[in-house]
Amino acid sequence: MKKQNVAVLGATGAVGEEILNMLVERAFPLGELRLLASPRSAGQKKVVDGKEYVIEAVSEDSFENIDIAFFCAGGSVSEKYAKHAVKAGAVVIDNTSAFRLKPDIPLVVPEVNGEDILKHQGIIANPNCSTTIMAVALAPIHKKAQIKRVVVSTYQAVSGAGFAGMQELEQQVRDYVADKPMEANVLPVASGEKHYPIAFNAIPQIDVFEEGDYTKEEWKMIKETQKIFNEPLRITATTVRLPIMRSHCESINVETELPLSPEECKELLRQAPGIEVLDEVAEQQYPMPIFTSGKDPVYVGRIRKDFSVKNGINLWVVGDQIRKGAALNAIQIAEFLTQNLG
Ligand code: NAP
Ligand code: 3JM
Repeated sequence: MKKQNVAVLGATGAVGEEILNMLVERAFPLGELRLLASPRSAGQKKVVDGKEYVIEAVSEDSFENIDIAFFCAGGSVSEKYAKHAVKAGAVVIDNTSAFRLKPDIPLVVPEVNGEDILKHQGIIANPNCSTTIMAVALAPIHKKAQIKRVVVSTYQAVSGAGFAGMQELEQQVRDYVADKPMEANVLPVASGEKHYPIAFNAIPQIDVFEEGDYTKEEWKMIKETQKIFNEPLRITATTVRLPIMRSHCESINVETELPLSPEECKELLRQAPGIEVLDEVAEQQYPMPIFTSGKDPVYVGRIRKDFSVKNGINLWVVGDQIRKGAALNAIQIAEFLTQNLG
């Protein structure tokens, strides 16, 4: 397979680091590798697959001779540099929300709408982490029983807010145990006016507030899922941050047009790509973040009938949002590109 010259913009971040790990782990056909970040970390060194690389500050000229550029440095950075990468001939796989809802830009979860990758004109968007994890679990159910309505509540890890989110939780736990006051500077939104401790807490705000008093994260889950499924599915969402280091959890209530028993649903999900069913209530087996972190599949458990409606199913879905929710999904898109475009 032809080797690909790759750039990772945001290479010092939680998502960027995982992309670098997974390119090696999955034996991606790497040619040249360029690590990009802000001027803050320019000059730092990083070892990837035994080879030392120097982090460069991103500029308009960073993408010469690059085939695939993974962008994971925030929306405003993508807005500024994606056009320069495309102009230089690279395909941008963008992990931010900058382009996801633009009509001409494919928004892809390979297990659901992989064929949309080929429609790209230089940029392919990777969905929000909570959206991706939900989409993988919903796709087989929709195919079999036609989804009528979805009610989702999330229980999201602090690493969704990057390394700063993880550091903040760890420091607050240390301070609490040492009987010191807990300081909050990052969550719920780093640029926001108010910050609350996440240790021993639950914060019902992820990203900024938008229309109808929903948060942007909630709108991402609704609108991005509709775009991925190419249907105006009825979805409502509540997104909540919890003191979990890594792996997002989602309680998903699905109402379907056609009947689907829990047994049929379990079998369907067992056969589906990217999913592992972990649902043995007699043995108290169900997915939990401490066991799913660092793993690739989307785990589904607690599959049971919703007795309050004619055709309803409840699911508990857990996935490592830095892997399938970001790095893995992006690399699957890159693998599809290399296999289909040579
Ligand atoms: P992070 O740990 O805070 O890392 C941010 C990265 O962006 C760092 O490499 C940082 O470089 C770089 N960066 C920041 N400002 C920059 C600038 N002006 N120019 C160039 N590079 C800049 O965040 P993360 O969790 O990896 O997330 C990165 C992005 O991925 C998010 O903003 C989001 O859009 C997307 N995403 C995140 C998740 C998740 O679960 N965390 C999931 C899906 C998508 P320095 O070291 O130089 O500051
Ligand atoms: C996950 O632009 C930014 O400040 C990044 C905010 C952010 C996003 C986003 O909107 O791209 C942080 C964490 C996401 C995401 O995947 O939607």
